[in-house]
Amino acid sequence: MTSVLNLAGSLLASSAALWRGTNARPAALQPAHALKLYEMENCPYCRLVREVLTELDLEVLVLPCPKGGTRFREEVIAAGGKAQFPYLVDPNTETAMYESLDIIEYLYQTYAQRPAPSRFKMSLVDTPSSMLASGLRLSKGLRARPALAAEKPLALWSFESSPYARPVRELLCELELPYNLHNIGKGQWQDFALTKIRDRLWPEMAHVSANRQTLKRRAGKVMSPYLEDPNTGVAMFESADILDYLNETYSIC
Ligand SMILES: N[C@@H](CCC(=O)N[C@@H](CS)C(=O)NCC(=O)O)C(=O)O
Repeated sequence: MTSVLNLAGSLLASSAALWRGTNARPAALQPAHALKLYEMENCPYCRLVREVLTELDLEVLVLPCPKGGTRFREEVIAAGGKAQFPYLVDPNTETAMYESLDIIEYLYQTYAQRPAPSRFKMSLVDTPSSMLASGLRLSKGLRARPALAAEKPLALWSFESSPYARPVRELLCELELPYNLHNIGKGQWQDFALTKIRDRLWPEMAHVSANRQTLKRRAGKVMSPYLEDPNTGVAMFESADILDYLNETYSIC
C-alpha cells in the first residue's frame, strides 16, 4: 500500500484545495494537438492550472520542471525568457504563456466557451488554498532526483484531486518523466461510488466522459491512477505498485 502517512497527507492536501479538480464538465472544444504544460507538481500555481484541466477535461502533455531539474527547464527559458512555472504551450494556436490566472482565462476562452472563474475568487480563495495544499505536501513533487530518461512520454489517467494519484504525479515530477495526462474527472453521480461497488451495481453503465469510456475499454475499469509506459509495455493500476515500478525502472539513487 502507498504509505498510510503519504496517503493521509495527500487526502489533507485535496481537502485544503477544497476538492477542486474533482468534477469534469468537458470543454466545448478539444485541442486537436495536446497542450503542453511545463510545471512542478507541488507548485500552488501549477495546481490551479491542473485543476482547470481536469474540470474542462483537456488533454495535456506534462513536462515536469522540478527545482534542480535539467530536462525541460531550459526549453522554458529558451522560449519564454525565464524559469517560471506554470508555462503553457498551445501548439494549436501557437500561443505560449506564463501566469496561472492568464492560462486559466485562456483555457476557458479558447476551449470552454464559457466564463472563467472570477479572478477575485481565484486570488482570494483558490490561490491561498492551493498554497496551503502545497505546504501540507512539504517538498514532495518539488525537487529533481537522479533518474533515467524515458524515450517516450508515459500516460497517466487520473484527476487532479485524487489522493492516490498525487503521490504518482509527485514522483513523475521528481524523476522528470514526461507524461500524457488523460483527465478522468467525475461527470455523473455514480462516479463518486467506489469502483468495485459501481461495477457491481451498474456493470453496463455508460460513462459520460470520453476519457472514462476509453479507460474502461482499455483497462476494464475506471480507477485513478492508471499508468501506461510505452517504453516497457507496462500498464497498471494501484498507486503503491506504480510508485514501486517508477522507482525500480527510472530512479538511480
Ligand atoms: N504569478 C505566477 C507565479 C508563478 C511562480 O511563482 N512559480 C514558481 C513556482 S511555485 C516558480 O516558477 N519558481 C521558479 C522556480 O522554481 O525555478 C503564476 O501565477 O503563474
